[in-house]
Amino acid sequence: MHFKRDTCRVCLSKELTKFSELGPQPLANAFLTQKMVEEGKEERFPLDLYVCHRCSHVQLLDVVSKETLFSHYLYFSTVSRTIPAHFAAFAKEVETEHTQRGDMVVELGSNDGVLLSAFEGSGRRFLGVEPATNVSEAARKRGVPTMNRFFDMESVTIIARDLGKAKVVIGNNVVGHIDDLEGLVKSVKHLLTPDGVWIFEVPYLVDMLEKNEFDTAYHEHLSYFAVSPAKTMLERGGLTLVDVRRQPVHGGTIRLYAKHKEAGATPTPRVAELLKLEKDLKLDTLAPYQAFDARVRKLRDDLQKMIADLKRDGKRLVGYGAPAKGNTLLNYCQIGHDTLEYVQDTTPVKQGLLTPGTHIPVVPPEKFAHDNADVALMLAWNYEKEILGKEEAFRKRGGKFLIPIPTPRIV
Ligand code: DWN
Ligand code: ZN
Repeated sequence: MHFKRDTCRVCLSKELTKFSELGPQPLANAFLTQKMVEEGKEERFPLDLYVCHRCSHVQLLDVVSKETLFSHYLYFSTVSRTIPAHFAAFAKEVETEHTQRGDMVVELGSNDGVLLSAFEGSGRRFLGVEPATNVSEAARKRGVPTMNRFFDMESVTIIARDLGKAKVVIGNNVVGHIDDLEGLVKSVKHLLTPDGVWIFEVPYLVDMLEKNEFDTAYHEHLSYFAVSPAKTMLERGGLTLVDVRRQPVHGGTIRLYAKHKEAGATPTPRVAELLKLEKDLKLDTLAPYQAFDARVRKLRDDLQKMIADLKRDGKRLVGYGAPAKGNTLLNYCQIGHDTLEYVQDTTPVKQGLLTPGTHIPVVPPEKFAHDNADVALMLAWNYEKEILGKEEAFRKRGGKFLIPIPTPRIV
């Protein structure tokens, strides 16, 4: 169920340096019942960040099996307003810039089908590939044809044989979840038409480092991409990185575009611009990673101190949102049930369960709405705007948000 690699998953070099230890940590989406807690079966695994000396790829080497992590999944893309709007715009771009009627779009890690559902009525054929059975059922209910399996050479061979090749392959917040990047790139290349494009989004390492987003790290996220190692990964598999565009979601994301090397496309200037930025930030040295680790330790100390002060003043604290990232933060900063009475989350399948490691009850938003908590620790800080917008009533009656990232502050 867990093994440790000893090579970089992009360039296979054995020279890697550990720069941050955030664990041992439980699995960030392994919410549990009271009974499971009593049985004491919760496992912890190292959560250590490494950087490769040769290609500068930032990654975990501790790998938890994909079947454990993704066969049944608690994250649904539709639980916010921000993400569906972002994906609707993404689908519009694919429709107008990259496809024509009759073309096929395949998405790996298609979750509950939120992105693909936008192609309904567009004349494009579309198919999701999603390993989580519960999530793919939600997608099918929404009318999105979904293959319930992992995306690999076997599944793309079936798709290519039965439906033909894809003009666009999409993969959002999923490339970083895959251990076998070589196999992934090969599979995508096999599925793409000769003029096809693979478009995928990953959280951007530059944003993660600059904004102290250490909670992006959990066992599902094996890779933390900068453009430079992503380019190396693509080239090793016979693809060319042709464009990259920064996006605001999930604390800072990049959308990458890759085509067959044989298509001979010229990369846009944006690729060179971001490569230069990464060079200027010295991402090919250890310094920025060590500085990040020092800032993250300070963040933990500052947050713990702020919380202790609030508690001393008799304030009632709760958590707002129970994202996977929140569990990294709670466990790393040792914020438990003695600090937070509960965390509220809009995801029905998380409600009634306890947070991994810290065992704080997850409750529906109605509880928070009718409770006079003083301070809500915003664990889903990547939706700050959306949350501040909808929680005016809480703030009007004197409630405060404690936003932990990039540096803890009270709003
Ligand atoms: O890559 C991944 C990303 C895209 O999604 C995954 N491996 C898993 C997941 O990460 P996450 O759980 O950190 O994602 P979010 O989107 O930050 O999760 C937000 C959580 O907060 C959800 O559980 C819903 C909840 N929420 C809420 O309770 N009230 C969110 C909003 C906006 C709200 O108003
Ligand atoms: Zn490497």
